[in-house]
Amino acid sequence: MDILKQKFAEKALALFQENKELLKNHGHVKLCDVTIDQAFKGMRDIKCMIWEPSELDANEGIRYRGYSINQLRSSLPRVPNGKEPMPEGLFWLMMTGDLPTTEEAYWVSEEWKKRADVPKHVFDMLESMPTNTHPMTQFSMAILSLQTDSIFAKKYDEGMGKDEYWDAYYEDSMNLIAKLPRIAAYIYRRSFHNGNHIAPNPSLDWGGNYAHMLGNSDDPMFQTLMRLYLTIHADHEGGNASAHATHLVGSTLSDPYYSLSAGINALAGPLHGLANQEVIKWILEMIEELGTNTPTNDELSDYINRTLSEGKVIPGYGHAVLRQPDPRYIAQRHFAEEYIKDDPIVNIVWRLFTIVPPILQDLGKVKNPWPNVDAHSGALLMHYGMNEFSYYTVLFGVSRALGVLAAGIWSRALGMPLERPKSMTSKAVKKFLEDKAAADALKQSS
Ligand code: HAX
Repeated sequence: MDILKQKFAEKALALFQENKELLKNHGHVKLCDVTIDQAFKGMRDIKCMIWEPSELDANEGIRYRGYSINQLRSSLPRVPNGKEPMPEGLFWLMMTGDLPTTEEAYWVSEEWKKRADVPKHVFDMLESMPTNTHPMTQFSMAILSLQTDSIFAKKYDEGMGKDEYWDAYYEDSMNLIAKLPRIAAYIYRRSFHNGNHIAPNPSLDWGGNYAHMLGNSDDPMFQTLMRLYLTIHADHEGGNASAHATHLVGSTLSDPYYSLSAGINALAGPLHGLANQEVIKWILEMIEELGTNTPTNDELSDYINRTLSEGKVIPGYGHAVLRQPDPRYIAQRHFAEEYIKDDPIVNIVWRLFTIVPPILQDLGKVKNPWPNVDAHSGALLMHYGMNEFSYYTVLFGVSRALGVLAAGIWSRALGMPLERPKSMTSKAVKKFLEDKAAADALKQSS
C-alpha cells in the first residue's frame, strides 16, 4: 500500500468508527430547520452534507483542514526557491488532515508523474471536435472519455465489496488528477496555438509542468502563479455547485470520471467558475467602449451602472456564502502587488475594488458586495500573456479536481449513501401552509 493510501486508510477507518458512534448516539439531533425561503431560493445555509477537506466561514473565507489561505501560503512545501505552495502538498493535507513534509509533497508529485500518460483515444476524441468548441466542453468530454480506464467501474462490475470502494476511487482519482494538466494544456494549444503542442517536462512538478505545457509565457513567475492558482481554487467546501455536482453523481457510485465531468459542467456556469472569463470579457469590452485602459472613476461608475441597468450582474462580485472580500482574491492581489508593476488591467481590477461595492450596496438587495476569487484571476493570466479568456475556467477545473476528488475518496471511505433530498411542488407548499393555518386556528380556539 502506498504511503498516502496507508495514512488515509488509518485516518478514514478511525473516522468511520467515530461517525458510527456519533450517529448511534446523536443521529436524531437537529442541525437546522429549513424555511420556505431556503427551499425556493437555492437551499442557502441548509446543513445537510458532510465534506471533509475544507470548510467555509462567511467572514473568514475558506479553511482547508483548518488552515487559511494565508497559512497555507507560508506552511505548505514549495519547490526549491519556490515562492508559492505546491498543490501536491495541499492534496496530501486534504486527504490526511496533516500538513505534509516536503518529502511527502514530492512523493505525490512523483506518483502523479508515473500516472500522467494520457491514452491516445482521448486526443483522438478531442481532435474530432471543432477547435472553436468551448474549452470547458472539451475538458469535460476529455475527462469522460478517460472513463474507459476506470478501476472503480471495473471492480464494481466484478463485485467488489463496500469496504473496497474507497481504494478503487483513490486509484481512479490519482490517475485522473495526474493526467489533467496534459489534457488541459492540449486543449489550450489545439484551441489557440494551431495544435502546436509542448511536450511535458518530467523534471517539473505538477503545477510547474502545466504552466510549461501551456507555453504562453517564458517568465518563470508564470509557474509560480500557476502553483498559487492551483492551490487557492482547489476546494470551497461541499455546497458550491461544482463540488456538490461531483458529490451527488459520486453518491450513485458513478466512478470519479463521471463525477468530475459533472462537476466541471457545473463549474462552466457564469454564476460559478465561468465568472473568471466573464470578468475579463467585461473589462475588455469596457476598455474598448471607453477607448482607454485608464478610465476615470466616473467612467468606471457609469459603466458599472450601465451593466446593472441592462439587467446583468457585475461578474466577480458577490457570493452565496462569503460576506467579506474573498481571501482568494486577496492572495492574488498580494501576488500582484509583489511581482507585477503597473499593469493596466491589474490596476483596473484594483480600482473596481473601491468602486463596485458601494454601487452594489446601494441596490439594497446584494448580500455580499465584495469581490470573489474570479474578480482577480484573469488580470494575472492576462499579464503573463494568456489572453484567451474562454480558457480560464479550465484552469479553475484542473484545480477544483483536487478538492472534489479528495472529498469523493472520503465519501466512499465513510460509506456515504446515495444522496436523495426531498422536493415539493409549489402547490404542496401552499397546501402545507393552509393545513398549518387551520391547525393553528384550531389550537387557538380550543
Ligand atoms: N451584480 C449584480 N447583482 C448581484 C450581484 C452582482 N455581482 N450579486 C448578487 N446580485 C443580486 C442577485 O442577482 C439577486 O438579485 P435578484 O433578487 O433580483 O435575483 C440579489 O442580488 C440577491 O443575491 P444574493 O443573495 O446576494 O446572491 P446569491 O447568493 O443569490 O448569488 C452569486 C451569488 C455569486 C451567484 C451572485 O453574487 C452573482 O451573480 N455574482 C456575479 C457572478 C459571479 O461572480 N459568480 C462567481 C461566484 C464565485 C464562484 O462561484 N466562483 O466560481
